[in-house]
Amino acid sequence: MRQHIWSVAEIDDLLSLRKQHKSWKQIARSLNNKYGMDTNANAVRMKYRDVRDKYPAFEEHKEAYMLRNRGRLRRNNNKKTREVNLITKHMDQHDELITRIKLACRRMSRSKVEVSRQKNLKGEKFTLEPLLSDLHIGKAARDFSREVLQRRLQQYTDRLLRFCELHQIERIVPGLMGDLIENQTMHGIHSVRACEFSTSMQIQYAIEDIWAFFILPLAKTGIKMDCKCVTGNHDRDISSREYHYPGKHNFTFIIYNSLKFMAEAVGFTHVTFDIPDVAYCTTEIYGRKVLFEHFDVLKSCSPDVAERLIQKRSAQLETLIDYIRGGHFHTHHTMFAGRVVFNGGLASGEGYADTKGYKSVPGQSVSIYSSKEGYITTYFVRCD
Ligand SMILES: [Mn+2]
Repeated sequence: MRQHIWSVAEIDDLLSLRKQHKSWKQIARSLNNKYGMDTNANAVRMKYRDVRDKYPAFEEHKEAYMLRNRGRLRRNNNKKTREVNLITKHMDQHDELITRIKLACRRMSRSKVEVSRQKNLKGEKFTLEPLLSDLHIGKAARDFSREVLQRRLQQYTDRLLRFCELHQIERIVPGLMGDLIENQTMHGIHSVRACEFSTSMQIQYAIEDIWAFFILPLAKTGIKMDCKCVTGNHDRDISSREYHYPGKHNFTFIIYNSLKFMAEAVGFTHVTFDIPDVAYCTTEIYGRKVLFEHFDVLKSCSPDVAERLIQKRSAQLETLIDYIRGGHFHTHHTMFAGRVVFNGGLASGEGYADTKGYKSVPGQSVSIYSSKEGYITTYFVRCD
């Protein structure tokens, strides 16, 4: 049977008859008589259901429809207002940022730091490339706190200092690769819940702890140190990922530049900082090109994805990249005999990683290169 296409008049009649509390049967009969339709009780009932909310002629329903929408809108607005209030409260603390940085700088010693005299190295020499990323300072978790992070940083650096004692290390290239802070505002209310303290405090503690437990003890060895400083996805100050010069616009810019300023202030002429505007930077180790970036551009930590990044960056920079180092996945991996190193993380595996089913063992990755043989190996330093 051909489906009847209802006219506006027929729908008007259907709605007004129903408003007069006529039965479906009566409505069908009335429409059949008036318009010569061939409809029945069931068909008019179905049509009524279909049109009652959308059809403007039926004022009562129109009003109900609008009221319902208004209610939904109000609920959404209330939720948004609560969220904005919470975020604003914590954003206020950002004003303290400058004060806190000044505080961090003032706390360090004004006098020159004593630096060991560099050993007289002979024969085969080595370069140490310790990675430092995914600290997530401020992350709220049962098994993580600032104290835990300081302990882990200390363990890592102690191990690095042992390497320096045992081997003829002539250069240290720390790859600082972002996600230094957890960030209390990047994902709205979710981030507020996931943090123990505000972003401005996280930045202050990042400066203090990376300085005291990593940069300072390593620099005191007197070994030449070239810090490669790139940013991560948690270090941003906006809700979505920063694509426009993230190195310059993210909070890491403040952290890295403060560390650089502190190193200069205590007279470390053998320590340099490379803080690029972009998301990556490179260095050369015994004639080989090494690239550092956070790796949040990667969809996974699989070999083909990593290899594609090497090729893309090589084409982009018009140079052959030999090795890439990054973090983000909080899991230590090396691929293709050291060509790719995924750094571990120092934060807790609770929260995001736990929900997604990732296994995360706290620790960091360090590679060693020889002046004779180039890249030798990468160690995972487990930190409890
Ligand atoms: Mn990350």
